[in-house]
Amino acid sequence: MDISGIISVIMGDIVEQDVDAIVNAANNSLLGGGGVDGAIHCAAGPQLLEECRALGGCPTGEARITKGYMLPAKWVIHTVGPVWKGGRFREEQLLTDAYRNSLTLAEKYDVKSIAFPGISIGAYGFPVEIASGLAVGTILEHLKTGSSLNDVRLICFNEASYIFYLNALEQQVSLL
Ligand code: AR6
Repeated sequence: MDISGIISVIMGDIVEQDVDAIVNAANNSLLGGGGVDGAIHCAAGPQLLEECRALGGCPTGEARITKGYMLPAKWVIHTVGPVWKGGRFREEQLLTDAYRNSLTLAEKYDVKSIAFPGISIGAYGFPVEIASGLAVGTILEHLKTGSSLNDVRLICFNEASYIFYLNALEQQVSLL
């Protein structure tokens, strides 16, 4: 299978994606917040928060799964990206872990299609020019290892971030 055809960059709202799983850029409490986290909780309904409460939080770089409730997606994979503190606090490693652990968890639940937001590039302040390259690189690495995913979407909420993720994808696909 041609890996480059599996991954796409789309401008849109992640809660509207008709995929098996969407990924939430959550915080360590998993009890909701603003940004994409707030949008996902709002669209999924209050049962999502109830299930999240029982999970007891999530360390940075790890991932947890819940049902999608009122979302089109069957599953929500909650991951916690790092807060950007200048780049000397393992931020790049932790962001890579967040993508990798989300993908691994997705495979475990037989997910074939998945949509990611730009983890950490909003409230957590991770520079999008670095985050976009890491996101694309980590997804491509995962797909190379014999994944059963056939549709991996990077959902961008504005044009500025869309251009960064698209450029990162084009650049890295040309090197495959
Ligand atoms: N669909 C797709 N992308 C979105 C949507 C949406 N509906 N809404 C926002 N984005 P952020 P972070 C984009 O701040 O940086 C929360 O309060 C947004 O434009 O949501 O990982 C959590 O609880 C940006 O490009 O996530 C944490 O406390 C990207 O999603 C904290 O924010 C990520 O922005 C996590 O911060």
